[in-house]
Parts: sequence; C-alpha cells; structure tokens
Amino acid sequence: GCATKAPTKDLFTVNSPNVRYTDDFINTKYTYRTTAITQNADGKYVAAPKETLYDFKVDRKIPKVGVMLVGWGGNNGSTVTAGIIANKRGLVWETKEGKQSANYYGSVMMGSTTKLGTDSKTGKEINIPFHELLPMVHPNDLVVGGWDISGMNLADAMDRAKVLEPTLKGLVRKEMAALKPLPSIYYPDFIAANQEERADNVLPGTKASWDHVEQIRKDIREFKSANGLDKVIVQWTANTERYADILEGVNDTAENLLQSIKTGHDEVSPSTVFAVASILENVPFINGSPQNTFVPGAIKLAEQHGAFIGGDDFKSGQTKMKSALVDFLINAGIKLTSIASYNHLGNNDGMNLSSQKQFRSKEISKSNVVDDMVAANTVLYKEGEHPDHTVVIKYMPAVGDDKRALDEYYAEIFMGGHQTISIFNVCEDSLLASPLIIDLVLVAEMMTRIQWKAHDAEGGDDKYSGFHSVLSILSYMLKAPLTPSGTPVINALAKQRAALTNIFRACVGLEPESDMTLEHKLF
Ligand code: NAI
Ligand code: DG6
Repeated sequence: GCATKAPTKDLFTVNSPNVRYTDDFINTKYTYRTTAITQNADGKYVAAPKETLYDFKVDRKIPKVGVMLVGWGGNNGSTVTAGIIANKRGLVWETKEGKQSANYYGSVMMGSTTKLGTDSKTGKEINIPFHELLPMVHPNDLVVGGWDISGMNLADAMDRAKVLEPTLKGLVRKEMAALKPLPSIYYPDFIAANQEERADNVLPGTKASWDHVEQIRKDIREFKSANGLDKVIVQWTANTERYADILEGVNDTAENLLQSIKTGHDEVSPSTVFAVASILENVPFINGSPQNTFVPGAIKLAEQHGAFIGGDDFKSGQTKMKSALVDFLINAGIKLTSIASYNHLGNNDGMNLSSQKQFRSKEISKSNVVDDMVAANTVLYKEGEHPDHTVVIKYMPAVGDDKRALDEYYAEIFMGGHQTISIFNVCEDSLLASPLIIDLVLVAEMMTRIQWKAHDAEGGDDKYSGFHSVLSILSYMLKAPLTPSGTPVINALAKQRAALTNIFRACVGLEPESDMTLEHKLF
C-alpha cells in the first residue's frame, strides 16, 4: 500500500486580478494590513490601520533537493532516513498490533491541513493539505546524506538507536547499510566526554581550522553533484554542544569569526564551523540543537552572503505542549504561577545531556519559551513578573528513546483558587523529532523560492530580494527561535502556526485566515 500520495500539481489556483500565473512563477500583488499604534502624552493609545503593498514572486519549479544531516548516524538521523525510505517505497510492516504503513504523522506540512476558504455553494470549509498551499518539495523526493563522528553505517546506527520495529528495520536494512556518514569534525571540549568512544570517523585536528571549512564545503558540493541535486540543505542534529563564549575580537563580527577559525581559536564550535561552511556555500543551515551555534559573527556572515539560517533546537514534545498550553492558559485569563518540567530518557542524547555544560544549553532553550506570552498579558503579570519555571533532565538508560516528560502547571484562578495540571508524556523522542527535520527542510527550501519587493505599479521585474537571512518562519518547529536582530521572539504556538500559514497564503495572494466566519453570522 502506498502511504503518501504524490503531490498533485496546483490543487487550487487563485482567481484574482492581483495574482498572475506564468509557467515559471506565481506573481502576486499583496496588501499587508497591520495596525500602527502611537501613545498620547496622557498615556492613551491611538490605533491606525496601515497598509503596505508588496509584490511576491514564487518560483513554481520544484527542485531536486538533498538534505545533509550533521549527526546522521544518531537517533534522529537514522530514524528520519529510514522513515523517508519507508514512505518512498510505500512500505507496510507487521507489528504486534497488526499491519503498519509508512506515514508522515507529526509533520505539519505532510500531516496537517489548512483552511483554504469556504465553499461558495454549501458554505462548508474547504481544507487542503498544508503542503498544497505552495509548490513544495515532497519528502519522498529528498536525497539524504551527511556526516557523523561515528562511522557506523545507517543500518547498524538504526539498531543502535533502538527506535524502529524490527520488521520495518528488516525491510530497509539493505538500503540503510549502503549509507555511511562522511567523516566529521570533533572538538572534544564541546560535547560530553562520554561521547568519545563513538568518535571513530573524524577529520584530523581537534580545533577549528580553515581545512575543516574547506572539507565541509567540498563534501556539500560533491554530494550535490553526485546526486544531481539543484539544492542542498544542511541541518545540525548532532549532539548538543556547550555554549561558546561570546568574545570581542573572536566571534563578534563575521571577519573576526573567519579569522578565529583560521587561527584555531578554542571558542569556535564544530556546529559554527558547519554553519560557516554552509553559509559560504549559500546552502541553508538549520540548527536542531540548543547551543549558540549562531554567534554574532555567524549571523552577520549569513546576512552578508544572503544565506539562510534557522534555529535553535527542535521543539518536539514537552516544549511544544508547553507553548500550546501556556498560550491557552494565559489567553484564557488564568494566571500561571509555576511550571515544573522533568524529563528522563535513556538514549545517547540523554547520556550527552548528563554532562553539566551540555545540559545547561538545553536548560536555556527549554526555559525561555513562555516569556512572550507572559509579557503580553499585562493584566495578569506586573512588569518583570514571571511564573517560576524549572527544567530537570536525567539520564535513565533503561527507558531508551522513550522519553518521559512530566510537567506540573500550577495556576491561580478566580478568587484565589488554584488549578494544577499534571502531564505525563511518553513517546519515542526520535519519532517526534524526525517529522520536524522534514518540515524544516521543506519550509526552508520553499523560502529559497520566494522573493518580494515593495510594490511597483509598473510591474518591473528587477528589484526582488529574498526574505531576511534569519528564517524566523521556522519558529513553529524550534524551541528557541532565532529572529533577525532587534525583532521579537514569538513562542506562542498558535501565533507561530498562523505566521506560517498566512505568509504562505500571502504568497499566492490570499488574505490571512481570520476565522471570523461572518458569512455564518451576518445573514
Ligand atoms: P544522538 O546522540 O543519537 O545523535 C547525535 C549524533 O551526532 C551521534 O551519532 C553523534 O555521533 C553525532 N555527532 C556528535 N558530534 C558530531 C559532530 N561534530 N559532527 C558530526 N556528528 C556528530 O542524538 P539524537 O537523539 O539524534 O538528537 C540529536 C540532537 O537533536 C541532540 O542535540 C538533541 O538534543 C537534539 N534534539 C532532539 C530532539 C528529539 O526529540 N529527539 C528534540 C530537540 C532537540
Ligand atoms: C530531554 O529533555 C532531552 C531533550 O533533547 C529533549 O528530548 C528534546 O530537546 C525535546 O524537548 P522538548 O521539550 O521539545 O520535548
């Protein structure tokens, strides 16, 4: 049985004087409507509707895309690779509960729908698969490759991960065994000492060097040509590193960072070297781990080169739940006063995080995720007031990849009452993260084919540019979203999804989905 349908070309077209289709592009004139606020001397606000006109241009040609994973032989890397192969081949396998077929559950792009509009005859909502909003790459068509400091082939790596059913592993084993990670860079100081044993596939040198940048660039180019790819996207799903110190003269500017790589400075991490190599190759680089890969110099380098970057840290289970639940509680007018988040897990990620410096990176990315929701509610929280929030992670080998996340949300309700919500979340961590890896590739790739300019009534075609280098549109999939300098970080899950949906809609000239449904209320 075939698990996922091949994408249908243009499930819908937009009938509007502002939208023009050519063989190669969708050209759209779009009015962006916002509300501009000013504050009077007496502290009162004045709200003024504001309109900005943009032209968007979407490249309709779906490219052949490769994804290179750093940490390919890890739990996420091996699981997402087997998952794509299984989907590609429409595999069905036996489990103790019966037959299971490949799917893309957990992927917003592949597993969810979005409202296109309302049927003009019946008044019913018409919903379409998210990935049909724009001409997107299908994950079945992705070519996967990458690097790992462990040289194990992907079949053995998937056994080591202990995530997938043996029957499924049997069906993909031959193909997986032929996949072997490229040697990677290993600077032992950045990941836990307990990882040393698996580092048997490393390039010479234990500090940053320009040779490393050159080798990674060469690897990307060779992967691209060997597989006949139009585009490559690089994603860090390797171990969580410690934070790098931000030092003046070392990693504060693009030039200083490049110089520090050349001189082998101790504070340049492997993930930053991968980011720099990707930026110089003009290949989007996404950081799925919490460390500060994007030191100021790396962000500036990306901006200089107009290269896309996104991060940080996949938002899979506990934090996704948190960014939905806290959004709901605070928007319901309930005063959340504390969150206690415990995790225990027994995979290699857990072992790496049992080391204090690496845990600290994760603690930071898991802790800042409610700030925007709290700050937005000036009724419940005074300036500077914040719910207590603690994050604990313990390594418990026996539970393997089946991470346990226990959360207690404690809140103040009407008239001094209290509400305690207790959540116990158990599932395979890598089966939550794999579809995020796919979504990040699909959305980042799509963003490379969208251009904009301030509206030009003449219809000239010469001044288009891309979105800002820092792809904050990826926030839904990430715990600590990186945003362009000076712009707000949005963690509220509903807002993040709305941004994704409505930016995609704007690119085909459709209004944001407001959910007003006046057509069902005013007649
Ligand atoms: P893992 O430990 O199974 O895999 C990481 C892989 O990276 C290992 O195979 C290791 O050998 C390799 N590696 C380490 N340093 C490397 C380097 N410099 N170059 C190339 N390869 C290197 O971990 P897992 O479970 O796959 O997670 C990967 C990352 O994703 C971790 O940082 C984790 O914190 C993060 N993450 C995972 C989530 C999940 O739900 N599974 C969610 C959020 C983040
Ligand atoms: C334990 O917290 C290990 C971590 O790597 C997490 O499993 C991972 O970051 C996912 O976190 P969350 O909060 O999105 O479930």
